[in-house]
Amino acid sequence: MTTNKPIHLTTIQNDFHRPHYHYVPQSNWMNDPNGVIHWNGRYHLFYQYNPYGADHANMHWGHAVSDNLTHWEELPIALTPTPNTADRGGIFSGCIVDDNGIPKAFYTGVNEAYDVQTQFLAIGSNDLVTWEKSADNPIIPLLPNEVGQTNDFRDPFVWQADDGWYMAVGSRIDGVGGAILLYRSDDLTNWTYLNPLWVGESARHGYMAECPNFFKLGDKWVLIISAHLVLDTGTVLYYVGDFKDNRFIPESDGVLDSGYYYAPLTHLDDKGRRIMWAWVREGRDQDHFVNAGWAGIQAFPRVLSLDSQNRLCMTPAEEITTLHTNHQHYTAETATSPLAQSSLSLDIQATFNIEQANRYGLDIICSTDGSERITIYYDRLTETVRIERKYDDGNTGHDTYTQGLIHTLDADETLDLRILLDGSIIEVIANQRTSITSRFYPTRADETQLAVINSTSLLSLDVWNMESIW
Ligand code: DQQ
Repeated sequence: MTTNKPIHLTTIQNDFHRPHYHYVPQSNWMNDPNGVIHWNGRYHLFYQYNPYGADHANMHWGHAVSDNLTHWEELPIALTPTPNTADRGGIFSGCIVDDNGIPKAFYTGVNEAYDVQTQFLAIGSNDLVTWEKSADNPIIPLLPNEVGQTNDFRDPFVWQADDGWYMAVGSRIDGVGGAILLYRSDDLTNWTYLNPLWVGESARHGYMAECPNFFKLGDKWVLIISAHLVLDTGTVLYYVGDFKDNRFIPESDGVLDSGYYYAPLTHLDDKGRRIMWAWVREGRDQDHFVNAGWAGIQAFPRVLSLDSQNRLCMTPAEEITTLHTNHQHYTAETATSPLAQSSLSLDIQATFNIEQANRYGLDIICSTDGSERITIYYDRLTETVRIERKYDDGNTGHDTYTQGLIHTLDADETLDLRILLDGSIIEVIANQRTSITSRFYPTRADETQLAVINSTSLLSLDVWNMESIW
């Protein structure tokens, strides 16, 4: 077990790069959301968590609870590795289902080297605080033969159908690419392998497929995968199609997010909403975040839907509006010069008419001389949403590459940009369907200004300061 130098909690909590309305634990490393569930009227969020430092090691399941999707209480760690068993090296990602009133968690247990990965079951108390591992673990100890030799076999996603329970597990097929393996069970303990649900090509989809989600949305089935090591770190893809005879038949696909948004996990809440969570990675060198004493943010929960062209649409859960304060509204006439903000925690909605100019968007300027800024814009000629990040010269060890994702507007469609800025996270969603998430660590928090790019084409700009959830 590795333990990092302890950092005082007050230092961590005064760090203005920490978010005010996105979930983070009090300290240490967090990555994937796990086992999110709406249980007895409360939202429970579990997540990959290292209790001993701000690096990816010693994986446990952390736990937080909320009555309203906005304010969170951190609870005791839910799942801990057990020495001398197949989960001794870490409790990797997974999900929770409601088995007739009994909460059941599925996760991947790993050894110290992470090269033996097997599927585990744990049964929860009614408040989801304590968990007992099944005596039958590992419930899936071996990969099916047809998959060949791979040590990558993780992130079970379980759902109930009329004829039993199904599980999708992330994996890969040697020499081919990522694969999602499909299993079936009557009792959630004994599982039978059926066939691959989806197989990728390594050149396009990366080395392996992590964290599958498979669910019905309207009349269609949606598969979400985290394509490991696409664009160096990973990108999230989605497919929309049909599910027949245990086979997924994709009809269309897209990039769900091409930024720092990874390992999303979805669940249905009691209002019937398909809610999506995700880990937002760091955009700075490891020594920066280890010294800061915390790493990783949960994206603000998004509600999923399909539009008439079966594109996956996502909007921040409407509960976000309960945190709105100090509303500012601008138009082309009033947004001609930089707009001073007193905060790095903003919800921004901007709408533009697309005309002859090439660029439309916003500069978030973080220093009065303009030397530190994030520029978020739509490039009309290349039909791309881009994010550029510029730091003061002394601010090194932070990512500065330009991010971009193709965004095709329909005929006569306006450009709608939704931007959630919070400390060092920026979530950008264009027209509810093109998402790029970013990280930016300015030197100051008190000089923020917004400058509209091509303000003559602006139809409206609404900015809200956000109340802190802490
Ligand atoms: N993170 C977990 C794995 C998963 C990966 C380990 C995705 O279960 O495949 O922390 O970020």
